[in-house]
Amino acid sequence: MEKFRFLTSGESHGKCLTAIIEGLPANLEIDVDFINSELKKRQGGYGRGGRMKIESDTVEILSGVRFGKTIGSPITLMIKNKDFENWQKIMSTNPEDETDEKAFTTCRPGHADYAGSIKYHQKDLRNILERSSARQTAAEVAVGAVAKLFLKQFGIEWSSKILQIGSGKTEEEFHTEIDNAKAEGNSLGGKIEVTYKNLPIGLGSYVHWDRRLDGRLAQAVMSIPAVKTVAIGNHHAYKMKGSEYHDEMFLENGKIVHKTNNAGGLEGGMTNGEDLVISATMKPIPTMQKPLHTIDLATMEETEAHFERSDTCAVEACAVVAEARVAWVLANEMLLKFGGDAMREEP
Ligand code: EPS
Repeated sequence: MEKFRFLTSGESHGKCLTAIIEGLPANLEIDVDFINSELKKRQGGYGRGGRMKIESDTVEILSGVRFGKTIGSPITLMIKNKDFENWQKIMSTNPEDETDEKAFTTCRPGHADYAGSIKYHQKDLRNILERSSARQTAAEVAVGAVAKLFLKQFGIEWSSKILQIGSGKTEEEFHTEIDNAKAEGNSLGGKIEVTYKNLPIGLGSYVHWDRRLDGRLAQAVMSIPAVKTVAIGNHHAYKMKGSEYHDEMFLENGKIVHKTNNAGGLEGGMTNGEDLVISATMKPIPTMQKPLHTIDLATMEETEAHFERSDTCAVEACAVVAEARVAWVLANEMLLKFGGDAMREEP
């Protein structure tokens, strides 16, 4: 059951990334500067690679908005890939331009290359890399920014933070860990946390497994490239006693409050009025300057994996992407519970 729906398209070195969003009410103000500031955040963070020096991601709105407000029709967002200038022939859609420049057959362990080549019957792993690249998260962050503009109208707020990078737990340690990894041609993962505040009680439902908000959020965050675990609330729940874990209820000035929030704002698959807290761990990026042992799928010989310009660590970007994904899940839930055709419905 989806009201806020969208598709994205685009290859990492293709002309552009696009997204078509459907289901937002009319008369929502669309602040383009806000969308661009979210895109800028995604590009930032310590440990990002050379591509981020080429791109300065900005959105162009191609449909669904007139004079700064949605009009109820599908919204098309477009982000140009500046790097396309350097890839026009290699990424051409024209059969006459066919080339093996930038083709590769040595699959990177941990990436989509191997399984993707078998699934889609592709000899040139470039055809797998281009769409499996985390570049597509730029379009997702733009969609998330539009969802955030919608959520903002209801006083909903959000934030995210980095909990760990490698074995570092403070900003200074993050930088040292990343510098060390870079110096040895290595890569690093980490752990992030996203919080959403002021959510109404009762988003999601316990009545069917696929309406549980915990499950919907888990899928949205788990499918961020390189994310391997997702937790809601206190992730030490498995080793706590019921008396320690469950959030006891009290009355404060006649208002029901939980004094703890181990449940992370969700009970029975529904928001319970407390802050929604989701954490995720990201594995180290699989594109490695010091290549890993692998197979050349063309010769079937053991060799070293392909290296292509990459990031040493993208955990900060992951936090921005996770905020975006949670935003679009929550926007959908808000529309399911309260949605209409326009921001203010008249009888
Ligand atoms: C990314 C763009 C990519 C990579 C990175 C994320 O650009 P390029 O391949 O041209 O350097 O920097 O993607 C990966 C490393 C990956 O394995 O998916 C971006 O815009 O976030």
